[in-house]
Amino acid sequence: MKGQVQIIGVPMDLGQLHRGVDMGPGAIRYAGLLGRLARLGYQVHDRGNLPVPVRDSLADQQEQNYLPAIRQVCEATYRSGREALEQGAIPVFLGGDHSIAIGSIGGVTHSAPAGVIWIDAHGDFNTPQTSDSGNIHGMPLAVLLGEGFPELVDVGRPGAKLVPGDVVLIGIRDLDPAERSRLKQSGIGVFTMRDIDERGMAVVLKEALKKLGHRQRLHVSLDVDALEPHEAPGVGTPSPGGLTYREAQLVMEILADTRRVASLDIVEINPILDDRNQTAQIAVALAASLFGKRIL
Ligand code: Z70
Ligand code: MN
Ligand code: MN
Ligand code: MN
Repeated sequence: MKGQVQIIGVPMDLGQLHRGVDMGPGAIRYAGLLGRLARLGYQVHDRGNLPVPVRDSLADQQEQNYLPAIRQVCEATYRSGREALEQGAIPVFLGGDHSIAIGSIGGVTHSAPAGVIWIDAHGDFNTPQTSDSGNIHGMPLAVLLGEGFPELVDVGRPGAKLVPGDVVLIGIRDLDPAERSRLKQSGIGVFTMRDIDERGMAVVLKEALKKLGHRQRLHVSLDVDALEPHEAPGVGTPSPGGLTYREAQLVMEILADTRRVASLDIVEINPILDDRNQTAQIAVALAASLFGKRIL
């Protein structure tokens, strides 16, 4: 037995405008995540989905971009992540949009810090001042570093949950202008698609891991829009020029070899926009590699 995994569904769609991301947890389960992890030797517990209010019932929060509801769901996500770690399990959070990472990463750093590998086309580093869209899923990394809505910064425990040196971004290719300057000045390790194209994923990932060498535990936050949208079309914000399936698999295999991965988010899968659930199937194949599936 390789240890315990807890599946935590967070069907959040309030951090952005596309309908359908709330079906991500179901799509990932349907693609066979539990069986794949069980066959790798894990004891897998599905804790079901956390309650998320239906958007249409929150008309009064629309102007605030659903901030109160997002805060509540992130509080619950935080508690689930904290409990999973206290029970000695590896939590796997199934989004939902990326705003859930405010809760998941907060929760898994409750008792001790962790390094974060944030795989995304986007920086998710907007503040309410720099955001053009107002969508909270474009802000979670800033929130985790202590910037933006105080109601979100203080989820679970007061203040920042990460310091810039705890985070590396991989696959970045789409930043808003003010978000871009913030990110450049932040001290976060940013590995763009250009870095990956020029130097290759293996080299880039090893450098990223070196930056997180001071942290024993690693959290992987996988926004599936990091992948090339021709291969993974089931996302709300497709951005051309993404990671190939092979590059993404290599990331997972190298991360598995570290034996330090202690928690995972899989976010932004939108089954309504997908083609026969292929994006969820890719995510499950990537999770299997991250959890130790080897070719040979
Ligand atoms: C843009 C914003 C975004 C997805 C993050 C995009 C944000 N920077 N979109 N992940 N899918 O609205 O802030
Ligand atoms: Mn994201
Ligand atoms: Mn994204
Ligand atoms: Mn967006």
